[in-house]
Amino acid sequence: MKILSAKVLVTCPGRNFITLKIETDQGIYGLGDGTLNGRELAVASYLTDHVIPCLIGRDPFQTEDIWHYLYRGAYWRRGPVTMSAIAAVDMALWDIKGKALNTPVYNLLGGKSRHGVMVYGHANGKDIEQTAEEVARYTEMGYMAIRAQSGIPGLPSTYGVSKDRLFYEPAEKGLPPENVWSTEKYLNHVPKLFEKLRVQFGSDLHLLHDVHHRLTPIEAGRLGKSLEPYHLFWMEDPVPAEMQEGLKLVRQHTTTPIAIGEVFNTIWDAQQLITNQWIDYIRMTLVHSGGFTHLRKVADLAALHHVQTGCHGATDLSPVSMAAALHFDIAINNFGIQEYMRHTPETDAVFPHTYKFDKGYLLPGEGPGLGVDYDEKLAAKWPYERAYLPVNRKLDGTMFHW
Ligand code: GCO
Ligand code: MG
Repeated sequence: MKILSAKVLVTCPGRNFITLKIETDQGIYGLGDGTLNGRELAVASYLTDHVIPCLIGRDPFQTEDIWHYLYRGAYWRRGPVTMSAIAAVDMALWDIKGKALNTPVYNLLGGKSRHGVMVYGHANGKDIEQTAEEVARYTEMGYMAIRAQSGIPGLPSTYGVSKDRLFYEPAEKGLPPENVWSTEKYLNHVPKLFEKLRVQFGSDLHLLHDVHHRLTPIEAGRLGKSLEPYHLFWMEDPVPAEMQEGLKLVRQHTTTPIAIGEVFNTIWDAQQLITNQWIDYIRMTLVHSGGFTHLRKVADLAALHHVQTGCHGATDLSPVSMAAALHFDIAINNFGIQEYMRHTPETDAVFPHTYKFDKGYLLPGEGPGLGVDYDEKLAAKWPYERAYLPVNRKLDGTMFHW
């Protein structure tokens, strides 16, 4: 089998998605996600201008060789644009392999290790009461794990608190919106949220919280310690992790489990975190980390060091990514949990898929390949629209982490 052609598909059914479609000389095609929130067209150009010409005529079964050809061959290694482009190719090739062999991709990754993939949903509200109402709604839908974020008294807007109840979308059209931040107000508020949730929902529900890289290591230690009585499933991105040693300090001060890595691109971003056992969950995801071929290596390194996976699964990852994540999650032994933010009906219509939610689990479906398609005609109705993630400033105007 040979790669005959490939093209990048751009659509905006409510938010932007970059999809790579690779076609073969045997009529089989594969899909890969290359969406990088707020920087989508950089990946589209990387693929169209630099990657696709090198793919034509290659054997789509050679996923390992093609991965190294694109990674080493570029000379310029790593980075979110490069790694998302490589991921799009890798995902599409595994989709082709599955279709050619008439089997779901998970069977090529070791087969099913579990009957379903436990997912967590997003409950958020403007205050603690409203967040608790949302948690109740998620438990009624069957979720066993829920991430809870609440507005902070004294701050006009907060990360993670959506305008829509079901469909959280952080990117906004136009230029980047600005949020205001106070670490002290945040640290004083969050324990009250989780105290309330434990009283109301009991001990068994898995509760998660995303800090979104906003604390210093010692502040994160304080937060983790104050949340210990409420035994969170995890505290996510407590500090920015460009300096991996920072997590050592967090670790020394709290037993609250730590998840990190949604912005990482290669195994080198997490190597010290994993081998020193400074984290409990690695959140790297297929689309931003080079696809199955690379994330498998990360998961295997993590398995040796008691680290489980918890792949990023926000709405800015397309249904192709979600499907790919489910094949990966169901196959590997050290799976921990999968994030699941529901896409809008418009997005689901562009990407018809076989995965479905059932009693707190997502099931990837039994069909060949990834089990996702792309409606090109429908997608063409929604052209690209520039949108940005927000930026964040401290009360005195200092530019801060988002
Ligand atoms: C999460 C994330 C998202 C990201 C978004 C950026 O845990 O789901 O933090 O909300 O901010 O995916 O593109
Ligand atoms: Mg996050």
